[in-house]
Amino acid sequence: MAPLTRSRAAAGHTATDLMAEYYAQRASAGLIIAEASQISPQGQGYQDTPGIYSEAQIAGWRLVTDAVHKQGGDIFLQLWHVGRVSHHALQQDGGQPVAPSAIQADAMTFVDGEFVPASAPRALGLHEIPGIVDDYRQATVNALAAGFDGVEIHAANGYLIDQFLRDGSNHRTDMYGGSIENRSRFLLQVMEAVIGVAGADRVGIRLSPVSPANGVSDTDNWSLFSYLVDQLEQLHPIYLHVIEGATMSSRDYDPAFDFKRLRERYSGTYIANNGYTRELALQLTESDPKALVAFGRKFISNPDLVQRLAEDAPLQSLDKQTLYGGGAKGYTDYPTLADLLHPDD
Ligand code: 8OZ
Repeated sequence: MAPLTRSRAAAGHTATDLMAEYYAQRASAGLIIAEASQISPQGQGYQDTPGIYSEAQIAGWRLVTDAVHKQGGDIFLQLWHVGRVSHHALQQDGGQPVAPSAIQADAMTFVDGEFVPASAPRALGLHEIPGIVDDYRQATVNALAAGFDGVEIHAANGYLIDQFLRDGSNHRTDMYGGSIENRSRFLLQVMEAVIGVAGADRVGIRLSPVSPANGVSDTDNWSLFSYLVDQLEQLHPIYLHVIEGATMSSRDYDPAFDFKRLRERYSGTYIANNGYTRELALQLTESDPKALVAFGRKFISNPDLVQRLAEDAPLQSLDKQTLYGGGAKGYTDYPTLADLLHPDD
């Protein structure tokens, strides 16, 4: 199950019993990657997303990991810093969001129940960067304390790490900007810090090489991501999770980019994502013994997605009105096949 922002955390950005129920309903996924969770207050970009930097947040997530483990599932937490994809109303003291460079994102954030444009960011000072790397390390310690089986570093979809990677959003002239090696430095430092406390077999990473999500762009995404994958081959996280195409959109966004060639540069597990049908998933996993497929939106409306795919049963459609915020409606009330057969149980 792919990570899915649902904006249902409680006060203090804590996970709830309702979230535990939602994830436990989906434990047959095998591996759940729980929704993106900010590593610090600065890393938040949308209302009511959960965090993983306080004791109360660790306790809240413990409800979720216990419930999923009880149902026999494994669960990783996706670690998130949104960078410039934030709003001053979400920042401490109403300050500016931070970014590699002071370039405003062409992106929306979610504040007071509606999507609003991201605020103008300020460029991070060189001296601030080690502190953010350390926030990722501490968030990993916290996630393990909360009972997660591992963490996924969110390096996709135009958030802070992706902002460092791309030449459209990173105009720095220090050791974190300019060359591909320099733009990759922040991500690789985060990976080293996180692997240092969790071990490589409890750390995954998510990338979106061609996605324009949240306004990122790059003049040479093949050179950037082939370099990165070669570096990751050395660090060897437990998996490489790749959004193929445009996030939540077309798989063919950038047909010149060869995802198969990228995958072949990594000798470990590859998790493919984005718009997979049953047929596409079977094709991939039958041809690549180290490939998995992550389903996102299909898992929202089909808690028993694995059974439905196994039986080639019909899938339920998604109610887009209840994606972000709210309670049980559109969250824990999607029926399973068993619910439909025995509605009175
Ligand atoms: C949709 C809405 C808010 C956040 C991502 C974490 O794109 C997200 C996200 C998606 O990775």
